[in-house]
Amino acid sequence: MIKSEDVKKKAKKLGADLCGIAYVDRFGSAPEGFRPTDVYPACRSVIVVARRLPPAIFEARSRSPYSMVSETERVQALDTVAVELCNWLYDHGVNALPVPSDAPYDFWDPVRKQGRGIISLKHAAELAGLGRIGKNTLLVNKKYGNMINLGAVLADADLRPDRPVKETYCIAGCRKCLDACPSGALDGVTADQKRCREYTYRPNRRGQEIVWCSECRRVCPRSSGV
Ligand code: B12
Ligand code: SF4
Ligand code: SF4
Repeated sequence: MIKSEDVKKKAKKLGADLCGIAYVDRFGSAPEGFRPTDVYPACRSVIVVARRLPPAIFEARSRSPYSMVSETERVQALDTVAVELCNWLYDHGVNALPVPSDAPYDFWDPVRKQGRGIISLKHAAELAGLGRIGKNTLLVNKKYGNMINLGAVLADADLRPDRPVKETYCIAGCRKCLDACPSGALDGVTADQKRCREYTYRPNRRGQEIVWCSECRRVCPRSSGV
């Protein structure tokens, strides 16, 4: 039987900075259709991986470094870690499948421009003990703050789970992220995706996709750690 410690060691060898494990029964309060077992009925454990981003990208006068890092870290690096981890698990007798760290996903409401991942990675990370979700709706890790991106693997093995973090990482009375959001997309619980998307994701003059805003991430006093 494979051990959680070995899975974590392998995830880190593959390039993850963090790895946490949640038992699938913890997802009972997730919306129907978005539980790990809705995606993969044999799922017993959710392995969540994270990669950190260099905080200095917020000091750049150009949006290109952040846009590049968002693309390579989320879409490329984390998906590769997830796929490689699935293959390694398979070689050790465990069936596992990767959760896309961004696209594609199935749910889309064109009027509200609202998408949903096949599972919500920030909720999965919280349940796997990697941190707490802040009022900006981002996962905050104690060591790296919100400057991490997430990926996950759904596995059919019972792995020893990590303990979720109990304390909140948001500062009492703080609403910096809510006040800083230029599109008024945040209410402290969820994000109005239409507002955020229309403001944030537009091409530059050369037609290259740029992430124009990440104020809710940048202004947070927990941005690079608690
Ligand atoms: C769609 C999407 C967006 C949307 C919506 C974001 C959001 N708040 O959900 C938009 C376009 C706005 C967006 C923007 C950004 N995103 Co985005 N996004 C996603 C994506 C692909 C899906 C998220 C999703 O499903 N949201 C819909 C639902 C879950 O959100 P909700 O309505 O708040 O959920 C409610 C219920 O549905 C319920 N619920 C849903 N699932 C579950 C599960 C459980 C167990 C429970 C209890 C409840 C529950 O609880 C919520 C409260 O009622 C994820 C990748 C992924 N698969 O998770 C990345 C992701 C969340 N994004 C990420 C990032 C980095 C960003 C940006 C910072 C990018 C930037 N501009 O710089 C901004 C931040 C904006 C913000 N403050 O949210 C990272 C977050 C990393 C982190 N540290 O938390 C993710 C995880 C991508 C990744 N692989 O790392 N994103
Ligand atoms: S990325 Fe920008 S527009 Fe979107 S929620 Fe954060 S601050 Fe608001
Ligand atoms: S800016 Fe303040 S309220 Fe927003 S997530 Fe960070 S600590 Fe929480």
